[in-house]
Amino acid sequence: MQMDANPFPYVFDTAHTALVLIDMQRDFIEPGGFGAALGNDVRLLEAIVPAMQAVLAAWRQVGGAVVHTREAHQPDLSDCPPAKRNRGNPSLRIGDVGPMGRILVAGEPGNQIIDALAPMPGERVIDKPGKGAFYATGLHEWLQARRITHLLLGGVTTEVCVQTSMREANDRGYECLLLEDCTESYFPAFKASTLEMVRAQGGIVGWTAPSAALLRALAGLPGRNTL
Ligand code: C5J
Repeated sequence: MQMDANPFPYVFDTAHTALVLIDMQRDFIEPGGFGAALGNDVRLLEAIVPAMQAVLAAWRQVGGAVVHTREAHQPDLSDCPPAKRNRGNPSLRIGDVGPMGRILVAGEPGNQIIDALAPMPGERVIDKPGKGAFYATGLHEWLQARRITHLLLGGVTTEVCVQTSMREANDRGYECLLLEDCTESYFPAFKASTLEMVRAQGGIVGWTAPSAALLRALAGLPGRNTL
């Protein structure tokens, strides 16, 4: 099928495409987490949740693969290099105890995906120690095993974990599309620049499109795929 996208229409089929939702966890979206510890206004990020819910519901209906990621470290922080931990807010670092438990640590309340986008049984949840979803996660192998070649991306933050993951995917040969209203940054100018840079130069990193274009394309599809 084909959907309207920038810089030109995006062609995909739902059996070989995964929806990848990056780091929609409380640490970034709610007050008291990592995003807030870094001094950001986290309320900016909530705005994308309704569009993401609509995409997730439509994608589930056609039986497409879903991947949720969380930026998460092991409780002993063995997967968090000092180069990462020692930057940011020195009084509330990764692993320190904040209002939603230990910051960016697996299993803590703040590390959970927000209820509005909670994973369903059968969906892949990936804990990633880096900004990119492919670093030290096995995601590439998981996608390859399912013959996934195309990725629809959303999540936060646009210029950090989303863009890093999209670039990693692009280098591994995936055809990637970033859903414009399903991604957000604490810095609106960074989001705008990221959208521009991924689709520039003939789609050097991939495509971007509003979620309405995807919903229009999916609306014509009957039934469910078998993955
Ligand atoms: C950041 C992310 N911004 N998920 N993580 O540190 O984008």
